[in-house]
Amino acid sequence: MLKKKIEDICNRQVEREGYSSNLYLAMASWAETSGFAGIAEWLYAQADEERGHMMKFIKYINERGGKAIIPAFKKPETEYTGVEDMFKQVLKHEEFITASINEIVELTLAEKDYNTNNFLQWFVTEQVEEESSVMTILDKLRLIGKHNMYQFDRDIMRLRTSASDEAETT
Ligand code: OFO
Repeated sequence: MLKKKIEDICNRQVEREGYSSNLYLAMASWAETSGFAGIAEWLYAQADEERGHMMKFIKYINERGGKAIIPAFKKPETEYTGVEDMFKQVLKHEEFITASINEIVELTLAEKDYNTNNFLQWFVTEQVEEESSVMTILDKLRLIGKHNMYQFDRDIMRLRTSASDEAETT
């Protein structure tokens, strides 16, 4: 049975993962309507992954005798000033999610909830991969500059890490 404190903080994460999914959907929609089909595909796939993360928390909370709460989500921005700026926002958001997961890990240790701690280890690994994959994208964007976006848009799906894809199937 989950302690109330742990249930509450896991429900907070349900909202954060769901918001991540919507944020990437909003970005994907902006990219698609701005002519960046490849970037949109990357973001749609990312949005699906984030929904999967939310589902993992929902299932875990309910499985452990808690009750997952499905929240309302705030509306993400619909306009972005450019691709590099948008990916900087993705990185900032992922860093926020990493800090959020780490906060739950700390609470599980303080509360001696080793089952939830074990459940969270998948997310700890996932966040390392996600931050690293967005940093790679930002490095590439800096290298190519603004003038070769066609090539970048065509190649971005290759930058999705196979580790991240594998992690999703587990
Ligand atoms: Fe990209 O964050 Fe979920 O966990």
